[in-house]
Amino acid sequence: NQGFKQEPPVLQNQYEDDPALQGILFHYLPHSDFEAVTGDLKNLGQRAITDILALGDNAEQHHPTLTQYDHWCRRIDKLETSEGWRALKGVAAEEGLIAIGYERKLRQFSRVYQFAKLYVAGPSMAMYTCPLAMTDGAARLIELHGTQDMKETAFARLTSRDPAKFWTSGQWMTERPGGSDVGGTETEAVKSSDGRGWLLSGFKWFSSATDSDMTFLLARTRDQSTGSVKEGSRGLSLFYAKLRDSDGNLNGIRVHRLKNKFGTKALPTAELELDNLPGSMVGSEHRGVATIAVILNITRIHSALCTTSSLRRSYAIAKSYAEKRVVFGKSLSTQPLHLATLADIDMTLRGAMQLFFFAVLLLGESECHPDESRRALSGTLLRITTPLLKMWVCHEAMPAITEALEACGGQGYMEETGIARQLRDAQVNSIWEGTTNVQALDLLRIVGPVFPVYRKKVLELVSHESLLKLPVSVVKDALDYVQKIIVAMQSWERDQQEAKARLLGFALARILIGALLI
Ligand code: MFK
Ligand code: FAD
Repeated sequence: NQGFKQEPPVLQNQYEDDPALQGILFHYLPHSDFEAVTGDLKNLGQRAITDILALGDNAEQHHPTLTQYDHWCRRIDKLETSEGWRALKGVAAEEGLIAIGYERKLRQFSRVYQFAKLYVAGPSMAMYTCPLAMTDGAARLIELHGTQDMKETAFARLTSRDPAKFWTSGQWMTERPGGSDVGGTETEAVKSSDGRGWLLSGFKWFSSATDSDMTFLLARTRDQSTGSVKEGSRGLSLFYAKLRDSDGNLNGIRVHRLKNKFGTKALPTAELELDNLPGSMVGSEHRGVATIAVILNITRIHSALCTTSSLRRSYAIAKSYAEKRVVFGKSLSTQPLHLATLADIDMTLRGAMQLFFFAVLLLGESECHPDESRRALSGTLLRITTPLLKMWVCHEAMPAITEALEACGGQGYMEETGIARQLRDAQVNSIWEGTTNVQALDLLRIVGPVFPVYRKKVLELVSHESLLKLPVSVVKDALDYVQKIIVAMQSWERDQQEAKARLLGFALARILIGALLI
């Protein structure tokens, strides 16, 4: 076995090696907060390439399994996940990956800190970030709409730093008739006569966090007196349920099968039959979709986080490879065309990071900025930024991950190099939590009233023209142009509006990214 052996790419500390991330945190966090969190981020940056990465690798190598019957033909539906996967739950708790967002020690900047940690560690966690995203959304939903009991039990666990207490949550919306359009939901909720609350029966077609402790789900109720149901999504209510009873047995749930997926292999995504699962209604009857939107608007930010951080990890690998690889007599990292290729990847990454952290800043401000009017303004801006973020990052940044894979040549295509996994996993982000088209249609819901606020903010962002001598008038021209389109669109037929919604969303996202980069 003589001959040339290529030095493999090496990952460095995932915080220290990321000046773009440090720059954004320096920009958004007050100096004392920046200083206060640096040590923790450095520590996590190291864990992301050592023990956490090892747990993620273990989870990637040992996929979940389902045993439906024991050898006495008793239905057991035993779901087994890897040691690495289970340990990642403890890591998430200890690192405060949810807790930080709710302890709010950094006030309105707590979300920036929390998401920076997820950004650093996420790509090493074999998609444990998926249950964490839903856990985050569930915590916020309980904070806003939960009962006192839910706050004392579930919320306390979802936001705990103690691995023994920490819970994760699922989110069951999708059924066989539809995931984008949940109006066909077949699951029914019936009020029990024996004091067990609501009993839920139906079929949930995708459940990703099947090993979670609790879930939120949509179901249809019947009018008590007439027995009739209200059709469509406005007949749906939201329910909270615990997956297991006090003995650890599934609570009226049968696991039909585990999904055979393109990526997210460590994640136990299953099809579930519900047969009298006990649950409690959250929010008002028939307001299920509007109430669960609290979760959606958080998990959509997490989806963009996942794609952005997967891109960052892929880029880090490709950059290291370029430094170690010699082609045509010189380092790949000095070949002009390759440098230009890497620069293109970096540009997409910088754009995605800017948009993502801007949304995260708005999230924190909307939740707990001390000034009420600022909370409201950030909430309004967030409402438009979230679909733009989800649709642009999860869709438009994907080719950059493919490019990073190609930048490592044939070895890029090999599992061990580490990019293939990122590419597979990131691919799902444009589908779950609402596809790109669903985000574009969501934009149509709000763009009319919110565009003036968006326009003002974007112009404000580029008002430091003199600092950089950049052609800010270009941003203003683009905004004026889009404004004309939006005004014109209001007189179009609905079909025409929908057909152009995606173009509108991508255009608005690009303008915002441009302004943020400036
Ligand atoms: C690493 C990251 C991991 C992330 C976790 C991944 C795990 C995977 C989990 C999943 O994929 S869970 C399933 C996610 N499913 C979706 O995202 C559903 C996609 N479909 C939509 O988003 C539809 O737009 C939706 C079902 C929400 C609504 O469709 P409809 O039936 O046409 O509802 P409608 O009548 O337009 O809206 C009902 C109410 O909700 C309205 O309020 P009002 O009744 O007060 O008028 C809407 O304004 C409100 N609403 C809808 N979307 C909203 C919203 N409010 C705030 N924010 C939104 N985004
Ligand atoms: P459809 O709604 O049939 O969409 C098909 C295509 O039609 C899409 O491209 C969509 O953009 C487009 N489309 C739909 N409506 C319109 C329209 N009006 N105009 C234009 N285009 C439109 N769901 C859960 O509830 N919980 C989970 O834990 C969960 N985990 C998942 C895990 C994985 C790995 C995956 C892949 C999915 C998961 N999902 C989960 C389901 C996911 O949320 C849905 O697949 C998604 O919302 C799309 O729904 P659908 O599959 O029914 O596709």
